[in-house]
Amino acid sequence: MAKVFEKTKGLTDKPFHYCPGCTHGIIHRLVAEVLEELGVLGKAIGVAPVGCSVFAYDYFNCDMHEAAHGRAPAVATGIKRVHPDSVVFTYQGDGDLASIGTAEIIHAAHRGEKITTIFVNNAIYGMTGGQMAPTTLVGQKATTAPYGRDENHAGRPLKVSEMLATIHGAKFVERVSVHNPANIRKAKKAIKKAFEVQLAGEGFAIVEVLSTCPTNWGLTPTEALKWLEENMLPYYPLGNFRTPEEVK
Ligand SMILES: Cc1ncc(C[n+]2csc(CCOP(=O)(O)OP(=O)(O)O)c2C)c(N)n1
Ligand code: SF4
Repeated sequence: MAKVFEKTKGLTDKPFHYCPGCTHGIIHRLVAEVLEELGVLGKAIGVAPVGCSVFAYDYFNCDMHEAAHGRAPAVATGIKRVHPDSVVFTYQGDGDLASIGTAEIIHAAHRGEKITTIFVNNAIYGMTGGQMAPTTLVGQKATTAPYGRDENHAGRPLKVSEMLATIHGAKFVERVSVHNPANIRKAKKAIKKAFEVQLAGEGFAIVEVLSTCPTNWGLTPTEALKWLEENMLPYYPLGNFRTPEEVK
């Protein structure tokens, strides 16, 4: 009989605490599978953020470090510089990366740090009850924007990948989504390339993954997947913004 499921060695046996329908779990699995397939689990060091993925250190079956709000790229920088042969990644939400830690991610990219960042954009602060994030869509309701994000008051949502793609030290920048199986497969390919860029010593690599937050969006898991597709994709187009020749 064909095997349809096999547990990756990249994850521990600890059950995820994520809400039903939250795609953080899918993204964890993709990262873990890639680390296993590249044979780098033994030398991988992940940096966990604040936000719902704060417990990522319990889930990845490799060395992990916790970082204070938004500081994961700075912590990862230190680790990679001290252990240049390790494979270092940060796993960060949009509140963590695009708000609290904007400076850290921009400067890590600018310095061309040889780290890989997995940036989970679910258009809201998940963990702290659903307040507006820099990535919240215009008109989208949040606890701090009960009538919906007002562009005149809060500006338009920040396009992190497009912004980082203008920075020379950012060698690999791609936006993917995990709202259906075809896109999950593409997301895995991008994550693999982002680690290959690090292994090739190229420079900073980031994959922005569009993700769901059914709890704070007030939707069922299936409605949330549809909402992502219909509302996030038009504003956050999928695609590669930068790739070094060597890993094309
Ligand atoms: C300086 C500071 N800023 C913010 C917070 C609150 N805080 C902790 S985790 C978090 C949410 C981060 O959310 P996000 O990165 O979007 O991840 P998600 O939970 O959506 O996966 C916030 C606002 C805090 N405690 N202190
Ligand atoms: S609050 Fe949102 S981001 Fe956090 S675990 Fe639940 S669904 Fe996922």
